[in-house]
Amino acid sequence: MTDLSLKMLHRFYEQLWQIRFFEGHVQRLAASGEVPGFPHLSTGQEAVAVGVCANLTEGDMLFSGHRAHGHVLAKGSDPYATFCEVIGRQDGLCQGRGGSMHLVDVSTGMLGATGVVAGNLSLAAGAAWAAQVANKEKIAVVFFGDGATGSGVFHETLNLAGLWQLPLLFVCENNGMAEFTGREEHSDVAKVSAFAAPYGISAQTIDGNDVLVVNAAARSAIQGIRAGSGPYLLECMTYRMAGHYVGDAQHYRSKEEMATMKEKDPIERLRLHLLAKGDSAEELEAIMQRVKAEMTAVVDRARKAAHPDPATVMDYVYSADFPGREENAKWN
Ligand SMILES: Cc1ncc(C[n+]2csc(CCOP(=O)(O)OP(=O)(O)O)c2C)c(N)n1
Repeated sequence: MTDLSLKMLHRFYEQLWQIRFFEGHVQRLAASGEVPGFPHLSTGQEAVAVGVCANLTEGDMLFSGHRAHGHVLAKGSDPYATFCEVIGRQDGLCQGRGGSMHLVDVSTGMLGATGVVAGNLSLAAGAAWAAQVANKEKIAVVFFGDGATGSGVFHETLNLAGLWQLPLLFVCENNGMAEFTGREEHSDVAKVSAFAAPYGISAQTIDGNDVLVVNAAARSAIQGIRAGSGPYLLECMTYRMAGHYVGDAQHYRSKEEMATMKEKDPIERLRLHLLAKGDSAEELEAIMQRVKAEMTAVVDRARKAAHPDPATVMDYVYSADFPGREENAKWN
């Protein structure tokens, strides 16, 4: 955990702020009606995306769900194209056709986000299986929430992943909530990691709000997967600082709970770590201000980007017109 260079730690700090500011703009613009659909923010959960994706190569394949912005940015997608997609512009990752819950960027290995809870798990297993059959070194990673573990496909996927020893990392972002329902109200299985053992899969539950802990655990799990030891389930205990979706009034949270939020904030935790390592508060403030200015510029530019031409509404519906077809062939 302590072997990371200062450069790497600063990179993490930048990436955490990048996601935080990106989603801050999504929240602001959603409130004024500029974001189609219901965006879901990962505010407070950013350390999972950053810590895991730091260990992936461009060839590795990523799958996400409805809370995907952080995963996409951490895997390396262009923030401008990602923001354009969220606000439905032609310059977006999917030419503005997908929106917040359907982000895809084949060029970075981000093979798909979905609004179907748990729907990404079996797709990730398929991608991992394809890599295994083709004897390729790459792995697949799937991010999902603790609510998804109540779905049958979660267990079906664990079963086949264990049986076939797929190169697949399951990353559960356990924020203790499924929409507005606490975990204890929908499951007696306290730890998601406990689901792995019956399927012969190694697993661990870690502090998902500490990017250094996530990075170290992901590194070790991914090294094992690449070395051929089969799938791994990493349960990251985290905290959703925002509502379930933008606009959620969060009546299910007490004032006391809201007051303790900052203690859990992964950005503040890394900031304290960097201060203890000798960084000055001014240096860290300067990094934050730079990322903030960069993201403001990205969003200003995205808001001026063109909407897709209505005459092209049928484009990309059939595979012959799929814009990433050649790129996509790389993954087969
Ligand atoms: C198959 C399916 N069932 C129900 C829903 C409605 N839904 C959207 S988010 C959500 C809760 C998901 O909780 P979790 O998996 O823990 O993810 P989190 O929102 O906490 O990130 C539900 C039930 C859905 N989108 N898809």
